[in-house]
Amino acid sequence: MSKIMNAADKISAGLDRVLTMELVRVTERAAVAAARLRGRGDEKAADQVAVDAMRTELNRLAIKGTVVIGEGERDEAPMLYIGEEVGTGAGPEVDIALDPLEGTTICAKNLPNALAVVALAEKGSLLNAPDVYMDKIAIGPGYADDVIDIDAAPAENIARLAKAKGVPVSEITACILDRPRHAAIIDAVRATGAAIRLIGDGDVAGVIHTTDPEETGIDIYMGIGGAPEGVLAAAALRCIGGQIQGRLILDTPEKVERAARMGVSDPNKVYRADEMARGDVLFAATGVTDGNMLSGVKFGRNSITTHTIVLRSSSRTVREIKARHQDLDKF
Ligand code: VTB
Ligand code: MG
Ligand code: MG
Repeated sequence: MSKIMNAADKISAGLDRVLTMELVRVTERAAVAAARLRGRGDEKAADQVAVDAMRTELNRLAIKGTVVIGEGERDEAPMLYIGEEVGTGAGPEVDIALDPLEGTTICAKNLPNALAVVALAEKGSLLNAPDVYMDKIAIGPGYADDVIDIDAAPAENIARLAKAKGVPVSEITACILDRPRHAAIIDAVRATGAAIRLIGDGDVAGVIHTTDPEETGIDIYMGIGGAPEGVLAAAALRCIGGQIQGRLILDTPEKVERAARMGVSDPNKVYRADEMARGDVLFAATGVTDGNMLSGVKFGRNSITTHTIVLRSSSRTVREIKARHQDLDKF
């Protein structure tokens, strides 16, 4: 009997686990909406339908949610803006980080790895990152804490990872956003003999891909992307395992001040996964376009198929849900 009680106690810790499954519908619906506009060359339209769909589904959840990582400030983002309250209001107070269409350009071009993403955490436990850039480095699970260091040279990080993995440097692949700002990192990594996967967008996926190199071919993520995307990626790593280090790029007094207003007192702080997403965290991502880990939405004659990864930090469960939706009126 006492064993049963203990098990029940363990299950009730943190967020209600029922919310894990509820989150799947949220990203599924946003992904299907965006997928209808894949390859149409219209980023804005694809983003807008994903935002609308995600908001509709979030508002059905029995939570008193606040968007802390969202589409922007209220005046520039009419929906899912930072501070917006979502959910029915009848439920736990939670913080939400979301990106209804991570990789709008990828979706518009129908290239790999566009995702609909959401993370949910206990109130006050997500870093309220301003919409600035963040320098990031991430690797998958199973490595000691000192293998990567955001302040070390790229070549050194690659060398240390190769050594820790027990492979030659030439068998390491780094994922880097294809941007002019990364010219020096790209040169430095190539000089080591390591391979680079250059991506056009989508560094949430890029970071998550480091957690399963056998499947994705990616060992390490490096470079500068969005800070909101950093918090989302950190939420995923809290659940799957793996390491991320991120530093906000606050290169103007205005950005330093904006970050300070959001609670960032040290502009140079290096954030680890559990400093960006603390406590119990839930995370879901549905593939919009086909990707290295998730398949994109498939429209059939009488059904729509989605592929979602859904994660829970307190149990570290990683679920993949392939869903066939037959009640098409809902979409
Ligand atoms: C990255 C990328 C995102 O923003 O975070 C990027 O992963 C950073 O900004 O998919 P720049 O495009 O200015 O480099 C996105 O492209 C869009 O959210
Ligand atoms: Mg977005
Ligand atoms: Mg994004």
